Amino acid sequence: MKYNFKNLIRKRCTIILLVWGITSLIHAQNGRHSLPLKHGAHRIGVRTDEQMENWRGYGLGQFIHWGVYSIPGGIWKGQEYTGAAEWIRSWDKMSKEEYDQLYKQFDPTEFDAQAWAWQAREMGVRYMIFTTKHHDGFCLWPSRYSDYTVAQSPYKRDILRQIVDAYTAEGIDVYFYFSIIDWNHPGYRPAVPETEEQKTKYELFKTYTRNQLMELLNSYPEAKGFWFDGSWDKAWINEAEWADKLGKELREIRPGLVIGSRFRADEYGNRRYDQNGDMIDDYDQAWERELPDRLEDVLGNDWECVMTIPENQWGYQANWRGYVKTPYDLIEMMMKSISLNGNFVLNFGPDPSGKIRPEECEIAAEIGKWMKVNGEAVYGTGYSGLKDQGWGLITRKENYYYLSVFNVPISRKLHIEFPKEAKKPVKATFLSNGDPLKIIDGGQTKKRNSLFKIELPENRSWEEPFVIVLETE
Ligand code: JFZ
Repeated sequence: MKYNFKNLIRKRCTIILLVWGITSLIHAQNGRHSLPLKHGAHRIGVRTDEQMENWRGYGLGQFIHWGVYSIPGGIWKGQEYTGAAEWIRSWDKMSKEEYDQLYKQFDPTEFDAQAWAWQAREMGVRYMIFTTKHHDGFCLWPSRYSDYTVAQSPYKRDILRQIVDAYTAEGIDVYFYFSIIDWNHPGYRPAVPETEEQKTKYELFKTYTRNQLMELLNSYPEAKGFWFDGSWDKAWINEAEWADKLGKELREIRPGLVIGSRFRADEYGNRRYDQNGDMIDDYDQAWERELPDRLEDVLGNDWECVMTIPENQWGYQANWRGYVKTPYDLIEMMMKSISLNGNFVLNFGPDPSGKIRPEECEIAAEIGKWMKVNGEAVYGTGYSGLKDQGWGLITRKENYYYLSVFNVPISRKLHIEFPKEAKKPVKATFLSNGDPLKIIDGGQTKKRNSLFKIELPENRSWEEPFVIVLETE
């Protein structure tokens, strides 16, 4: 081929561009480029204040979805809605007008906040999240900014006040679920407002949202934080600056306030993670009915898993179908969450009379029974630094490792691997009764990690998951 200067320059340029492209890509994947953001994350890394330390140690939480959607309970005029029961208003087989009249029947005469709080305490719950207002816009507190609240229902009384009082009295911290989506407010819209009229109305909706949040913080000073939802609309995403300012105001009213990552977007429209890859606000709310596999998946952030007992029902669904999780399924999910530095929050959907259904009561009681014996493996513990093992999950606090066993090996020997720099185990006992177990030295791996085998006693049947405490030097 003939010598061609132009071609050579072109080739050089392509190579330079390629190298530049690849480096910036690697850079971006590290989550660290220097893009200055006005409304991105305002902090890098986790919060280290007392409130957040407290949040981190909760281990187990309770979610409650309750509202007028509990009245149809997923069934309308004999037909069953297959989606999540709290979404029934969006179903074309139910008219919005009819749904919006349901509050006139909301009269939970059996509601007993103390009974709920007592049950939650027995279950071992350390925090709870309550739906103050779901997408339908119905407020479970007598908001002075709305006439679609519990005050206009036949029940009349403030439900939120009773919840806050009862749970606080049991030593359980209360958090407020609050939906940005509000199907009842005339100014609410999913799409970015375009006409002047739309803009004016949306401004009214924004003011309304702000007023309600202020009202909630001022009227219920016990509340520790917000669990925001329904923030995925384009109209809301477009309000990055305004929402950021609002978040700051809320934090000023309540120093230490905990806000999840599902509140606001950055100025590029990124939700949860800003343009630089940093998590917005205090903890990751992405783990909804889903668990991370490995520690790397949570990117060093605080996080919580919210879980339903059936597949996808948050509000009361009269007719649970499909697979319903067992208490041991849920305990395993909880231990998995804690072993990856997260909290686990289990959802309950009380019925329209105000009662928690028997299936949920039974699960709460079973989990509570287990927690009474094994709670030490849950509260204030976290990632162990040890390799995952098929027999179960490992959590750790200081020099105690908690081995939660869900699958007993036929060999009766629980394999564990300690990194070579870690302190070695000297004592193994059952958490339930302190009975000792034999630790067998399993030698070293090629990489000089130390192997151990904890031998389970013979002739025992294992009917439920159990915990072994390993103490190190
Ligand atoms: C939302 C609500 O729509 C639902 O009714 C319930 O309250 C739940 C806790 O939150 O549902 C979502 C929200 C986000 C995701 C999935 C379901 N998500 O990010 O995958």
